[in-house]
Amino acid sequence: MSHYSITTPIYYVNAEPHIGHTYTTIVADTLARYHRLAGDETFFLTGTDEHGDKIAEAAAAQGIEPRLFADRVSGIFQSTWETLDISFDRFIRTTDPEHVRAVQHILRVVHEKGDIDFREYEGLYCVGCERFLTERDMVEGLCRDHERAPEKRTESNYFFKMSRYFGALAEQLDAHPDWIRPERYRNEVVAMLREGSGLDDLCISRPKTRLDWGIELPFDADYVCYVWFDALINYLAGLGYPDGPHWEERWAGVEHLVAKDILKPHGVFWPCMLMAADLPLYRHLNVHGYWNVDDRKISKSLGNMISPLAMREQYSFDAFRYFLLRDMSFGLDSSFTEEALVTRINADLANNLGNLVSRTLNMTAKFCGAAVPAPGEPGPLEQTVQDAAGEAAREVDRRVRAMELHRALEAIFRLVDATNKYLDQRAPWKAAKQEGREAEVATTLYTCCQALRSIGLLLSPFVPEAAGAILERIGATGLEASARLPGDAASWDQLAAGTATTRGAALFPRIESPEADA
Ligand code: ME8
Repeated sequence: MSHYSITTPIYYVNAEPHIGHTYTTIVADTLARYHRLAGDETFFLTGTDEHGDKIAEAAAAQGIEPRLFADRVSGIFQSTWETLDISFDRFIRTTDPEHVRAVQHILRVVHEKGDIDFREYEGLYCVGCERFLTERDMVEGLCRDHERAPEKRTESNYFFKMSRYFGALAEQLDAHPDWIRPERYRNEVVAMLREGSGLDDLCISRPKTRLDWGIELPFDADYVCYVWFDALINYLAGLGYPDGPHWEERWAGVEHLVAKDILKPHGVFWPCMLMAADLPLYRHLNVHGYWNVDDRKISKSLGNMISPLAMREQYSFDAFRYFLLRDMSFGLDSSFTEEALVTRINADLANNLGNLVSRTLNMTAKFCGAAVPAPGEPGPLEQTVQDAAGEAAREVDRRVRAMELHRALEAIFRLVDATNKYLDQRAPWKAAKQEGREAEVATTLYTCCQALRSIGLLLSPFVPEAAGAILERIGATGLEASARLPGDAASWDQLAAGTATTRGAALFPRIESPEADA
């Protein structure tokens, strides 16, 4: 049995879940659901990143302890994903004792190996920010945020000798061109290594005098581990490292999923850390672009965060899911507008898919006594629908594995189109009025029910609730729990004649007056 593990970034607890986190989490959920259906031993990991000064500051601003603050926001992430039926297997928090243990374990291993050393350095420190500034933090010699001159300070810290591994990393990128995908992001990492891009050894500690909200270094109790060296290790800890029963198999099949904002830590720091700890590298790093809202970057101050729970309330979560998965070409940026969302729901879900479902089931009720009819011999037209289902199943499999979920959905909708076209050609509503054409009507509606079976199965990782409803209406309730993809979505003659069908309400009601126009 092959193992498939999928991870999302662990989200910072200084913001509540918005469209960006939701997109990554939905992509991971779709992949996890697909791989479960493909028979892989699947593990889906998500969680929250809770240490560091950003969180300590956010907690201080609310006058509460960082731990309490983290508990609250982490709880919001977890309960949001639960409400949205996200099928994660483990929700990891960087404050979990297992995570702390895993981080300390790796720190020990890498320290003993001689890849961590203690250095004094001098830098420009901003008292307002309580940290050392980089070139980018300054405008004309002043701190960008505090508009005051930073002071020269020296501090001693621990450094991970990351640059030792840059050569091996460059070789890995050369030898496995799709290890970081899509290719544009692999090229970015190659360029970072080639040009240096500020890449050097990595400072991995903070003195407790300056920050104590973190994991204590196992070899120096005056220091805590600093953010990335802590956060990245969640991917191992969440799978059970270092002594859980399955972590090695799970790790061997691990796929990371992130947006381009954190390409450097995942494309450079993390593989170097893994090499230093003598651990195998991840299978792929999958990188997507940004959702912008009304053409602007998402930010708290603009108030354009788009809450997934509000979207669910207004449009159904499946409709929102479908839009996000269908409208973003994986790897590129995309713009969210409520108008585009409504157009997509109406065109694809209400009209195209919704009509196929309601026409098929209404006519099955009317002409075939609300039961799957017994079909006659299929003709060439029936064969085109069956071929389209086989084609869709194969293409969905290929596209999902290549991280092209929008293309996978296009392939499913080609099958929806082909079935709608077939139904129009056969026009059973006319045939049913003519003597002697009962068998043809039965074959037509059987073919449509059979196509809906394929469509329901193929859609189930993408829009699980709606797909479940489609299967239920053709009398195949719960089929998605036991089916195997892609094969079962291509197999024909699977519906037993006589099985009761139901009409049900509109799967995706048409949206008449979008909020955006209000
Ligand atoms: O970076 N478009 O956490 P974070 C698409 N804790 N995706 C977006 C997005 C947008 N506009 N905004 C956020 C961190 N995301 C670290 C990660 S991992 C070891 C530590 C998603 O809360 C996207 O997945 O800032 C992005 O990479 C992530 O949220 C950043 O989440």
